[in-house]
Formats: sequence, structure tokens, C-alpha cells
Amino acid sequence: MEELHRAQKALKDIGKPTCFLKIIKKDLPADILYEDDCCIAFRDINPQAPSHFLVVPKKPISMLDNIQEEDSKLLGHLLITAKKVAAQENLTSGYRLVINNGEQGCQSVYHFHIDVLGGREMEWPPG
Ligand code: DGP
Repeated sequence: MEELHRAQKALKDIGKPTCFLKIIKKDLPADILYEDDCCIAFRDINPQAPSHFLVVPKKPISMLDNIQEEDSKLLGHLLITAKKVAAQENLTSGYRLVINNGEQGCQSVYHFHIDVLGGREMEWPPG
């Protein structure tokens, strides 16, 4: 419920510079785990698992719904980055990737990102 409320609130700010854009521009501090020309990975400020980090493209795409065919290579790069950072985090027993999209998907920051969670056993189905 709290997640849905946060997601509904975030919808009002769609199109405005997000905290992730500020992290990319180094205007906001973050615990950065990886960075290259196309993307950045940093620890989630409100971790839901012992290891919880976000993989974020530098291109400001708001959400999965707005990903285009031309972004296919970038999407692949984000997945490879998630895998590399998970290895860096020693998530050898497995981990989960999540993409929250839109209000009912509980997306609370409208800069596309992949949540990577690990370090504990995940539940299925997710809530
Ligand atoms: P979601 O859109 O539901 O995937 O949630 C976005 C995640 O981003 C959420 O788990 C909390 C995290 N987050 C929000 N603001 C900040 C921030 O300023 N810094 C960091 N490191 N994480 C943030």
C-alpha cells in the first residue's frame, strides 16, 4: 500500500529531473558500484535485501513503456551490467532482477532502472 502511494505520488513528477539524473550528474551522492559511458549502478537508499542495487541508463528514459527498438542494445548492456555487479557483490547463490513499470507496477522513480536484489532467499510470487 505504501509502495502504491509512493508510485502515485511519483506520477505527478513525471518529466521533471529525477534523483537518478542528479546521481548521474553527481549533484546527489550515492554509493556507486559501477559506471561507464552508458549506465551507472549504485546501492538503493532503501534496501529490500542484504544487497540491493539499481542499474540505471544515463539516457533519461522514464519507464519501460517508453523504451524503443533503438534501445535494444542499451537494454542488453544493462542486463550484462547487472550480472557483472552481482558477481562483484558475491551474489553466487542467485539474485533477482525487477523492473517496476507505472503506477500498479509500483514505480516510484520515473527514470528507467533495474532493481537487483540478492543475499537472501526470494519469495514467489512477489507481492
Ligand atoms: P522503484 O521505482 O519502485 O524501482 O523504486 C526506486 C528505488 O530507488 C527505491 O527502491 C528507492 C530508490 N531510491 C529512491 N531515491 C533514491 C536516491 O536518492 N538514492 C538512492 N541511492 N536510491 C534511491
